[in-house]
Amino acid sequence: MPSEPIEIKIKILRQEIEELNYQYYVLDNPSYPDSHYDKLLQELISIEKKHPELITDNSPTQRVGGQPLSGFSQITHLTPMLSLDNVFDSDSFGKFYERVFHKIASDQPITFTCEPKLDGLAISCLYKNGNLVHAATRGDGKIGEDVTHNIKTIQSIPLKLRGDFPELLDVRGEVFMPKDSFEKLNKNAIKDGNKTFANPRNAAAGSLRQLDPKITAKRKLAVYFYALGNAEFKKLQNDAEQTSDERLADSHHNRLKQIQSWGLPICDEIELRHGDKACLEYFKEIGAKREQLPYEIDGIVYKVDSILSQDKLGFVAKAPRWAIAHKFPAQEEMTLLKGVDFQVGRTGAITPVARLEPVFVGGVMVSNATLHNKDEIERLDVRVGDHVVIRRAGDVIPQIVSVVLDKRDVNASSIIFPKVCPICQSPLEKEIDQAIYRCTGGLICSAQKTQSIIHFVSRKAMNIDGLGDKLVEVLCDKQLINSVADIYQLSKDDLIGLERMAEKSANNLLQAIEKSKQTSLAKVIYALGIREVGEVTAMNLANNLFDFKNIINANLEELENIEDIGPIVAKHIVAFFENENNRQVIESLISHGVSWPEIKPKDKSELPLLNQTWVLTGALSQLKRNDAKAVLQSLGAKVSGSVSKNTTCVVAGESAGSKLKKAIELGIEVISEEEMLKLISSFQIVKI
Ligand code: JCF
Repeated sequence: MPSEPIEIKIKILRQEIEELNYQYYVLDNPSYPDSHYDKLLQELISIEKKHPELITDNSPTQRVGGQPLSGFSQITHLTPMLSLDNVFDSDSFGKFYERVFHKIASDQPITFTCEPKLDGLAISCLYKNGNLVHAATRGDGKIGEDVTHNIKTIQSIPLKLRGDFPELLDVRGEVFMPKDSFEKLNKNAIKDGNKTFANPRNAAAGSLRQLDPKITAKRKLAVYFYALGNAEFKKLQNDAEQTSDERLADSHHNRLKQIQSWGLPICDEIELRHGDKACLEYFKEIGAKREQLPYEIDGIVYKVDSILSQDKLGFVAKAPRWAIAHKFPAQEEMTLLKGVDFQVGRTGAITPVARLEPVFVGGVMVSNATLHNKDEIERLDVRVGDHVVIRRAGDVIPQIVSVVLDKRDVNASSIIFPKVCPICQSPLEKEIDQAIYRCTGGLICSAQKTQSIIHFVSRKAMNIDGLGDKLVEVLCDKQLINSVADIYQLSKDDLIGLERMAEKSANNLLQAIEKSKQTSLAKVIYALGIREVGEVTAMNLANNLFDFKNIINANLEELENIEDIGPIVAKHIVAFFENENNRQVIESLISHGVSWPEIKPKDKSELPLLNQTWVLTGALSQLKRNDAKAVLQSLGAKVSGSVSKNTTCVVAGESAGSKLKKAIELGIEVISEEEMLKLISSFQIVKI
């Protein structure tokens, strides 16, 4: 088959890109993931590079952003609002660096201001004599939409500047919706049966373009500024020699500090880095703490720091030659939904699991995604055979965010939620106001039984090395174990002969089982898998009630008096221990030798970290941040979000940044996560 003429290929690509542009910029409601758009645009750019004679003025490669929306008045920017060129890997960044290095003809590594690339929308704010005059979106780069009324609802935007501000200031930044506001907004939308936003950026764009500022005000937007458009100072009488430009700093980083001194918010992750390697390290560091940041980012922006060098480098088309955006691997990709299985968890929860055509997303190959529950399937109106947008962020289980309806096949078939447990056929139940259906089979259900044993032996519970999920399944299938207590009755004969289980591995496993008997009360409580009782709740139960007798006999009121336990968790705990079977399991565990150090009641005034203020920063690898916080609090510490001279100790996880720097500057004690865990377990009352 002859390949289609290049002119046709270009035409189709441009049409597709224009359609996506329209969905993205005008409707704030894209149906495809950004990665799809990026692929099409990169393809068009590379074809146009080979065939420059085919570039037209109205090719999507030749413009920035979308058309201004009608419904808003228009504002012509004093200087055009630029966009950024992208790179998608470190080699391409390396080439960018080389170009800059040669053009500047430096013999030193180049210094860059590095900043997270916020995933929001660009705005320009104009201040005259320190007063906010108007704010505009980027629009097509030359003319934007007047969103002054809506911008004024953002609490952190100053209506008046402070300090030594210029007479005229056009300052550029990114408006975004913090992750927690976004989650709240979508939760409410689901509750009210309204449409949800695909991501925080669309939510921010949709909110900023409300014709009614009252709606914008409810949507909790935020802003960080990242560049000057124009700045003109009043002529000073006593210093007539100094021009307006001379009163601006001569480096980008210091200009940002000036912007901040005028009362405008700046992202606190921004740092100077010298040379290409250091820039790539910054990329890695921010990548590692991306999930912990309270806002969505999609890459790093590097800017040549020296303004003199920036001027030397100049611009191409609509982007500066002195800056580049280095994008993280896409977290959203499109793929095919091949089928749906229904899994039964240890508490009987039925979870629909999407089987996908494998796709590379967020840096790994993904072939399954959770569909959460029945409501979610209905909300998404997803069918087998659909093209779906998959999102994988950090270590979170991949999710289906939306269906690409443009690509729906006529044969796509509805997903039928089961009426009974797919494993044991027991009836399903659902609590009012809850979305989860549960199998009522309890320990008759082999899936629940197996899953609860898998939980029991897991690392944070009894931590039995060498007893993986597969082996637990085999032991359950062969009826070698029927409850968690049976693990402690396994003999070498039981094990030898199982697949891949020779004498040596059998011995190792028996040793690991033996070793697991010496544990802590908190771990045993956690291992039992009581609904809603995680590590921290288990620890609180142990530290407040001291032994199993008290825990088993505690009533709702006593339980609710314990920190972090509410009425629902208390009910689950009482229900668990009312069950004769569960009480027997505990007795049996103890009779097999499972034991823990006695916990002595302690006086509140003896809390080891009382009156101390701790700060957690960077990525923690063992405890979730909230759990670490709860443990420190249970030891008497206050946990704060920022470092000051009153901070007692900073726990620095991987890729800790500005807070760590500040702690070192202030001479505050800094310890690693490992050291924190050691310290915690050295305190008698808390064993983790
Ligand atoms: O955070 C951003 N999305 C961002 C966008 C940051 C920047 O420093 C930018 C930008 C777009 C254009 N700088 C330019 C020049």
